[in-house]
Amino acid sequence: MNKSALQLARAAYQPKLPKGLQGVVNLKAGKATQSVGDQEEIKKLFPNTYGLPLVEFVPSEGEQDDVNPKMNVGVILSGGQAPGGHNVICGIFDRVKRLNPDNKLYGFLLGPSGLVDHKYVELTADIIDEYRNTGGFDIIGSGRTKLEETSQFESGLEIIRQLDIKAVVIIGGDDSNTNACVLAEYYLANKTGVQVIGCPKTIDGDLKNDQIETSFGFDTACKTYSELIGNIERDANSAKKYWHFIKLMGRSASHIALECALETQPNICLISEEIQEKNMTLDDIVADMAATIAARAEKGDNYGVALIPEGLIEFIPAVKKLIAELNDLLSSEEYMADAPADRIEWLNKHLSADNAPVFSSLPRVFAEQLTGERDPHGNVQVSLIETEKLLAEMVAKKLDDMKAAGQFKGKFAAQHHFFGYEGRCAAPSNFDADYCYALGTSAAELIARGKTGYMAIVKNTTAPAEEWKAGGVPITMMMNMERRNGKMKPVIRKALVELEGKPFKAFAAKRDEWKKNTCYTYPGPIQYWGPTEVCDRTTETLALEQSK
Ligand code: FBP
Repeated sequence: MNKSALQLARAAYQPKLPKGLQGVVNLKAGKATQSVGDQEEIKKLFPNTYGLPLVEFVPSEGEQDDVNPKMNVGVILSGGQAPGGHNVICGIFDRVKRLNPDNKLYGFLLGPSGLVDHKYVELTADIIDEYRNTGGFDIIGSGRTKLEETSQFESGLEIIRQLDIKAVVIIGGDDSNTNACVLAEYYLANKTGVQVIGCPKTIDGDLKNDQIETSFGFDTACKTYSELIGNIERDANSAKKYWHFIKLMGRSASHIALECALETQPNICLISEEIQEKNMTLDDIVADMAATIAARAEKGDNYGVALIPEGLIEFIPAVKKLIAELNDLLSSEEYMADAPADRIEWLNKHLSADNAPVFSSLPRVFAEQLTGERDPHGNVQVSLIETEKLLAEMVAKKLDDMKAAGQFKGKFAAQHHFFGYEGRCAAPSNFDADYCYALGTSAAELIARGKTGYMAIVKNTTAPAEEWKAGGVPITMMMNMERRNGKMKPVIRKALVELEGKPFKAFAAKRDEWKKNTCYTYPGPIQYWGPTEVCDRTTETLALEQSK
């Protein structure tokens, strides 16, 4: 395989481990825990994995814990790619081999379906060495199959038995970790002796709470996008003739957009959670953006940069209501029977009086996207909706009206971008490389101590890596009941941007200044070697959230 100079040099990077995982490893257990909500229901659903204590690996001079060092482990990558996944697997591999060189690590292929369909590969030292400190999930591939049926658990058990696997590590987001907990409970209830450990992954940054400081991949993805945004800001500031509308990935929460705004100081950054809170309409958003553009034009600045979170559309209350009715209409018998040649025209005639004006105000292209193919759960596929183009088009129209009324004297020309897949497989930053390696190591040590239904965690992550605190949190501790697809289900609570939180407040305190003036900052590319303040810095979000 041909390798770039960076790949070759980066392969030699030795991720830093917290002290508690370095030499003799001892586990300290805390008090019993309870779920963040709906304690009675969660306890009933998880009688065997509920109430377990938080655990932490502590540095020790004394005797090593009495552990069972013989263990084959299976690993699964679940959901969207996030930088650092390979290092989690390298961390597991190195630690299971340190515990006993005969231990084996198996990777299930293409996500949870690999376990169900018995597709796997043994991860040997040669394979692992090819993937150290690299981005991507290509070592074994990923997939979005949900592990939730008993038949899937039983099918998985067959291959687990065949390969003499002691534990499965599921590397995934909130839903995958919820499923990891369901699987752990099932295997425990059925006395299979098989353990399940989760690991917090997602670039979206929405898997975080009192126990999880950040999900892995958020750091690298945001730094990659911020580099690109900084480059565009410099271009905008050089040519002074374009407004750049940049949509940023993040299915639901606006953490990525907010972090990138803190890194690059754009003129506009929309935060979906705020738009929902203020009950804003699409027209309100467009009017606000047009006002900012007109105010800059007054000073002769006919250029700027606007960041738009991917999930925005579903947070605009009126559009959310419209989407719900569209979902119903598009799956109705009447629609099926009519099979209209022009679905937009048909929908315009059938929508309720409340939603019809919102729908007809949308440009045709966008109406087409909003009524396009649903995902397997019947949801709109937000990453396929070109919100950045919709907004630019609506803003242009608004500015035309303002020009006619003498309220806008400048020029407006827009460029559009969508940054998403560009950041999900970047070579992990030092932070993600270290964090993920520690998560993998922690997962292996939890397995060696017979733990199940836990997620590997690493805390104190704004301190130097040596001072990080690794351990495990019972997954049930992070759960509550939520309505999903019409039914109440136990799920890990998703973290949206908190409008009272420090990152949003830091942004809100500065954004008026960034609107009026050109205050761009240029983070540049991720640095892997050099001064620690450049190479090892965390995200602004994490630094602000953890600041005292
Ligand atoms: P996860 O929640 O699985 O980590 O995936 C996040 C994400 O990257 C979102 O930001 C994005 O909306 C979605 O995946 C895209 O999904 P796909 O990779 O299937 O196109």
